[in-house]
Amino acid sequence: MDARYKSREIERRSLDVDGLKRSFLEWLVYSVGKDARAATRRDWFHTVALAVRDRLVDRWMDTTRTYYQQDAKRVYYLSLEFLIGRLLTNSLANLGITDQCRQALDRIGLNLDDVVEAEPDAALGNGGLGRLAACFLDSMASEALPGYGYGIRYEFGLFEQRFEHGWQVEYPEQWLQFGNPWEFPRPEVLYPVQFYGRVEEFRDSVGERAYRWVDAERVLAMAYDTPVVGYGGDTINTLRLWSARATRDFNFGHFNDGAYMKAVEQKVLTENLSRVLYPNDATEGGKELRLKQEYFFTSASLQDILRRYLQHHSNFDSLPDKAAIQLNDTHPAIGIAELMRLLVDQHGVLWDKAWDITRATFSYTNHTLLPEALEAWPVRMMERVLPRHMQIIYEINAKFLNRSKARAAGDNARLSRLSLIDERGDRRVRMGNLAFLGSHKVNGVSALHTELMKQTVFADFHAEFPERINNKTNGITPRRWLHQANQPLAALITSRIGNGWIKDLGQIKALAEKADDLVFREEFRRAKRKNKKRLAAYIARQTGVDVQVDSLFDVQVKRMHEYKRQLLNILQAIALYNEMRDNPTVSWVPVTKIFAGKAAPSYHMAKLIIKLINDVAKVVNHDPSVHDNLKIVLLPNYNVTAAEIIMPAADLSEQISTAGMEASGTGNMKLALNGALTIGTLDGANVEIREHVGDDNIFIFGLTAEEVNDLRASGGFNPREVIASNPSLKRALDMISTGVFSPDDPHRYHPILQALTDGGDHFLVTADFAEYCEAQQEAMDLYRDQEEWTRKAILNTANMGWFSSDRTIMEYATEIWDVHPVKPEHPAETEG
Ligand code: F58
Repeated sequence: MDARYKSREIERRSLDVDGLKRSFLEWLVYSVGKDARAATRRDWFHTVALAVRDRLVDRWMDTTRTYYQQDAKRVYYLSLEFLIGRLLTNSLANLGITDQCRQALDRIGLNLDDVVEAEPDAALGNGGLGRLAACFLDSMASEALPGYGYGIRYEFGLFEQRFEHGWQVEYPEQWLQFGNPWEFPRPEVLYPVQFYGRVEEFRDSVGERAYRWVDAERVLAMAYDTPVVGYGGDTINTLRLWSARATRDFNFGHFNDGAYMKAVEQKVLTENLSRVLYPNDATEGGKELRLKQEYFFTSASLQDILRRYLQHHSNFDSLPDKAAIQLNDTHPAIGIAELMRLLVDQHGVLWDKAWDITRATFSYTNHTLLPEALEAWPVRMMERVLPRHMQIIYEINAKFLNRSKARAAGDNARLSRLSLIDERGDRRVRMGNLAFLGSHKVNGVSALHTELMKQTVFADFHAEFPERINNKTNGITPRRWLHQANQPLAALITSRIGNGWIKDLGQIKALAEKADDLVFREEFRRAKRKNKKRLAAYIARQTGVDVQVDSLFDVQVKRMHEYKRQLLNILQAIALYNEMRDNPTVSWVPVTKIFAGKAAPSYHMAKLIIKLINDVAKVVNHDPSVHDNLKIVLLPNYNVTAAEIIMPAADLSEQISTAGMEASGTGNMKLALNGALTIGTLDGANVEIREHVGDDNIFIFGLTAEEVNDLRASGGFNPREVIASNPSLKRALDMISTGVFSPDDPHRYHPILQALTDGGDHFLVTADFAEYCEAQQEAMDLYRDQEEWTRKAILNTANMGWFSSDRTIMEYATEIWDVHPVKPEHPAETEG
């Protein structure tokens, strides 16, 4: 090989400062095409990302090759969402070259932090479900598990949120506008995916009845691969996202008769399939494009999985030994019918055998019990869009109900609940039931949620298959959520216990014994203060509000939803505001209430609550009579990058959902790991957080899930009575209803007040209000004692080790997937 090329090749791998610097300068000129004097911050971001990418390609290929050569069992994580955020800091940290990169940029006169700021957020998800998928990718790679993520390469991620006159307004989010340096387009990895058409029956070669799907429309799924760097950079896995491409047929349209322009238009329409992420918080089961997205990425992924399997195998008998497919919620559940179709129709496998293989291969994670969020596609739509799948679903259902009938002994109500088809009203396919039936394991995401699954949505299925439901309490990656996001605390921890915790978060337990060490406490506080200063500056930039760094940072960041009860929080803020005004001579603990979160664009109540928070903030923040002791801010456009600034700076973590409604929560884990104390209900993973951090180090209040259930069942709750008997609640509501916060439109909040009174207060805001205020008071009192507060904060951090997504993913690996770590084999690095 030409010596020049060879040296360049070695350069591409070099991890020292000089090598990095030379790479940057070369990439800037030869790939970004800019002169150092003309380069913008974005040019430098692309330059650095491309140079960093060079440094992981070898090990990426080594990883893939090792899996292939060992024919290792792989796990395929199918998810309609991957809420990844930025990748530069993450790649640098996981490769262990952050310092070298900083120095190399320094020598060019650049600051790494500025370069990092030019990266857009990959916001291919709505909230917890999508972020969980991203944490799992990090953990699979860090645990050396052969894991692939499969999803959609949306051109537009989750909308950008702005506030206009306090109202949420949505703008398109264009993360790909300037190109994505992390992805590798694979124009040769292309699969056909069909829609519509009809099913034809015929006799196969041995005279058996068989079916083929004909006259269908075709779309192509094209792969884009993104390397997923594990901690230490040894294992580098793949996230494969599909993008819709029109088939080439349109090219052969007739130039002369006007069909050509029509054909081009058709191409654009076809490719709309992967254009945009649905921002729904609760799926409306009627959006055809959504169903098509689900089938599109699921079908392409399954075709890819089977292709990979067939490289080593000539029949499908051992598919379950070589592939585990995890369904992240029901969004890819159509994959169960699709695998049946591929096996039976395309590969001639007999039905019963295909069904055994399918069930042994799939497993399903449920993320919600909310009935409105359980997917159910109209049968008529499914028949039209996926006619063969509808047939297959009928067949699965018939066989299952036949078997159950024998045991149900005439209990028709039970049979109709077990059915894959909801026959009430317009007939619908229950995707949760399909996912359950087609999987060998079904899991919930916290202990409480899993128990409730057994008692509620899947009670009948649980009776039928008592071994199938299991729990996998969620986790978060300590790399992004502590090591990268909270550098002051990470450095402090490492200085005391070494850096083993980054890979094995259980080790953080060793901090517990430092909770009584005054010097350590002081340093812990100093780290927190640094983070709070950074957040204060961010708040000032984003909202123009100045907040006191030494005030109690009380944080509620998550999607806006009635069950998450941001309303409860803002009502308590109004009550506190009143108390402060009534008692101006008392020395109040200064409090900063920090909110952030997006509402689904069509969720009017959630949007009205956003407006209320902004309206209350405006009044409170400008009222001199509270002497800056209370500030309220609602940060716009909450996303992963904002979360990385907010989590490390919080003192108090608001986890106040109506008990029984939050499946798990993961923000609760990020905040506690970063040393915030939780104020929360016994809901989702809060229950387990309490068990780990200890009852003395968390503020628990409110009705339990069981009490909520009983209360609703008995109908014995009258919100008007509760309001009448609580003067501070009554006053807060009266202020809202008389237009104190909305003088321009005094009736603006009528729907909220209505929901709390005549509406029966479904989310039990009024029922939990008094106890919530007491818990808040307790938190404020404790905050006065900074030593005691810090002690508890340290114990929170120290006891959160179990909530690492590494622990979660290893539980999936051993208890559901039977997938084992595989160490990549690296050929000698110097080989030419
Ligand atoms: C969330 N679900 C749960 N769904 O609400 C949360 O408790 C849990 O911690 C998290 O999953 C991870 O298990 C969630 O984020 C969605 O965003 C769906 C998007 C598609 C439409 C329906 C909601």
